Amino acid sequence: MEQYFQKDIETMPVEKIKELQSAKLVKQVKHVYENVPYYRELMDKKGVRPEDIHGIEDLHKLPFISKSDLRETYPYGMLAVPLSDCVRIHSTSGTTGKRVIAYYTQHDIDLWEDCCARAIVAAGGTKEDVLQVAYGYGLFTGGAGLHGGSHKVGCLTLPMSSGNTERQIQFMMDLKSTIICCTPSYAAYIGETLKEQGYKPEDNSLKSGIFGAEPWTEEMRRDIEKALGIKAYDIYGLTETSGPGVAFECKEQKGMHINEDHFIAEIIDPETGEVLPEGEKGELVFTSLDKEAFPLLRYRTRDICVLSREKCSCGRTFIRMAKPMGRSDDMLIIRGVNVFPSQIETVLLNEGYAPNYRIEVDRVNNTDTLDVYVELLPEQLSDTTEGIVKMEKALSAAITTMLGIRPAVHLVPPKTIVRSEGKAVRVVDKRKLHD
Ligand code: DLL
Repeated sequence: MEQYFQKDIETMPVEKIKELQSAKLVKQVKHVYENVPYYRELMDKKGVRPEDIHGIEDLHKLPFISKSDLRETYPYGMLAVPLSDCVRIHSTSGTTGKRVIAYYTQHDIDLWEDCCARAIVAAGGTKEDVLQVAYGYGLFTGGAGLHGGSHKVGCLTLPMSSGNTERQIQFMMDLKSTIICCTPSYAAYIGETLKEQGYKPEDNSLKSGIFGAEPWTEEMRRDIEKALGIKAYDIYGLTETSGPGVAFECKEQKGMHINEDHFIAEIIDPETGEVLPEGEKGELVFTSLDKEAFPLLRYRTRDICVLSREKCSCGRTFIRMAKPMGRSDDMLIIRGVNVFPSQIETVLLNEGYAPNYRIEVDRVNNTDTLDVYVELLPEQLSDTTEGIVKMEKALSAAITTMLGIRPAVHLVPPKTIVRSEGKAVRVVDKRKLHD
């Protein structure tokens, strides 16, 4: 029978969810208007006042917030409660600029951990489980979020953090971990290392994994499930909305249920900002309904995906989001063609390669170039040079069919592409260096 962490909420009729969202939105807008001068100014500029917001039907009247607003207000400008009411901060990795800092009151932490607990229970977690947290601990939200959720469920929690793969495996085997949480790229690496150490997938006690924090394809899911002998669940979130657990997958594995009692999700056209109807692809925007310290209204995530209200056999009524294809700013425009790294990953795995690859984009004589470096599997190594060239051509043709542009494919020896213990960095865009 399906288990839930908070059944009444997770299976609430859709009409009731919307009523709840409306009531919370009215309160939240007032809270933000009164306590965050920066957002008050944005609302004033747009000519909208808290009393104009009567429910979710008025959400579209509110201004958007984007990462640049968070950078502008760094470090304290978005705080909506006295700093002395906050008990924690987390932060983004800051690879694309200044770090974004998120603040939490104890209440915020509590609700965030509930969201992660829902995800763990949806992945089959109970108090009988041994849950290995192999997301990074520290400023990153992955470790802390799943750790807190695991405690709420009552699992025996292994706070491993990421890295030190040998030790991860030793603890996994000795303590018989049943659930593992980490990035999908790290899960693939752990699977690879287990195999190298002579373990078969059935030798471990794992039953499921909760993987997220980076885009990953269905093909990658199948690979990880096979390598570890588990069911692999997706989990989504971002620092700006607390962290992991904004949305999570159930056993259906068909999109992630968004915790709609805490967040309103919208899909907008990233160019015009227009709200798109359910089922259309666009940029995901979140409004957090319960957060006290850092309550973002209409936050533009830049993640591109699709929402679906289709009924789910797990009984959860929360709307589902499809796997995000990546952020709009991860999208590469190569010779005028839009390319998401995940499309290349799909082809590689379908063609029988491992998810160890690097994409390099450059500009030579005013023309964009695309080079894809892919590791050979050990069993492919004995092939002749001729054979390798043939394989490179075949892979290049398959990628061309997917993308519409031809890459140069380079098959490289096993273990020459750096493995990831956190979020994988797969793309090097050298054009930026010339600009
Ligand atoms: O990655 C929070 C997280 C931790 C989520 C652990 C899941 C598990 P940030 O570092 O702020 O927070 O990065 C957020 O990562 O906007 C997406 O682009 C991407 N992302 C997160 N989860 C997924 C996912 C954490 N399941 C950014 N699929 C988001 C695809 C994801 N992309």
